[in-house]
Amino acid sequence: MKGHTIALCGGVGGAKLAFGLTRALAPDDLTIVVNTGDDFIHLGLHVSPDIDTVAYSLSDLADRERGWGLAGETWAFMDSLKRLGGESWFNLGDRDLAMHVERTRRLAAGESLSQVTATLTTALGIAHRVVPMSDESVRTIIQTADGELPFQRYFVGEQCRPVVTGVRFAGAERARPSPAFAAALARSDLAAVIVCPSNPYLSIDPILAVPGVRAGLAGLSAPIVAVSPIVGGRAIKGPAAKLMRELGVEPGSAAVGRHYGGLLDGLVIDETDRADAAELRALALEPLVARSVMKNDEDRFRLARETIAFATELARPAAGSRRVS
Ligand code: FO1
Repeated sequence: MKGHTIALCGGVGGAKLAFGLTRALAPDDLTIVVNTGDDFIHLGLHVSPDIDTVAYSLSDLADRERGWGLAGETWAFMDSLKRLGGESWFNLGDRDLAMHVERTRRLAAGESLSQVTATLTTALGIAHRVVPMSDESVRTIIQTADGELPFQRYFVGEQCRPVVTGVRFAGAERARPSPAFAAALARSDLAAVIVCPSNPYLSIDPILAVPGVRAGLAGLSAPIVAVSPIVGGRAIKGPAAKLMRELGVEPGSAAVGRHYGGLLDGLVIDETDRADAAELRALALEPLVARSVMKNDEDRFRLARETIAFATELARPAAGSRRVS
């Protein structure tokens, strides 16, 4: 693909496609914008789970089984913390701890999250740009019948058990897109935006909640394509399908398309969901049927290549003629 591509990305599922995209696109041709709504301060440390999942995936240091954290991790710190009666509901591995300590030190010294992320991803040998959606604090808050829960309390502490009645993004109204995100959106050579197969409600909506992002995307002439994280009515990983049902939405690729509203030009759906293609066309959304479950590197490369080719194909009609903003 000629020109620049922006990938919008959450944690585990999104990071797999991001990995594929970095193998298909040169470093100068891709900006990976990562959700920071999951960030929180834990044990005095600034934890940015989705940035770290992307960084560890791109540097091939990730634990592929668990999906988050580092391969070959040890847990002596957590064991000692538990013995002392400390907070042990959220696990920080011995090796991973260095990331949080160094991020926290740099932020306290006055660096922005963008600067810290650039330094730490470069240190991990990542040549591509991995940027936070915003340098300001945006925190995903899960609303339940029993009250509100900060995201990690819901996701890790409560293992996604509470029934969700809504999601809000605290601080979003005061946030701005990070400098590299804003710059990528403004590029005259922007060729495509790819929404990775991340949870639309928990990982992509926080990015879209940053003022100016939704309007910025809606005004682009470059095609916007998403890869559905729902296959056969189930989330490949995580609580997306459960959450959709709780919010009164039947989980499926068509529902993902509807959720993004008029923002998308195309949606990549799995072969299992081939029957959804007609419904997507009725929503003025071009479907691409692909093998979208990424079990190994070859799956990641193939899906990345097919998604890029799909966006290139969609770029051909007259600029800006498709999108309803
Ligand atoms: N997920 C868990 O299910 N349990 C954990 O204890 C946990 C710790 C953790 C530490 C650092 C990190 O970067 C991620 C971590 N995650 C953990 C994953 C994280 O909660 C989620 O993957 C994302 O926030 C959702 O995308």
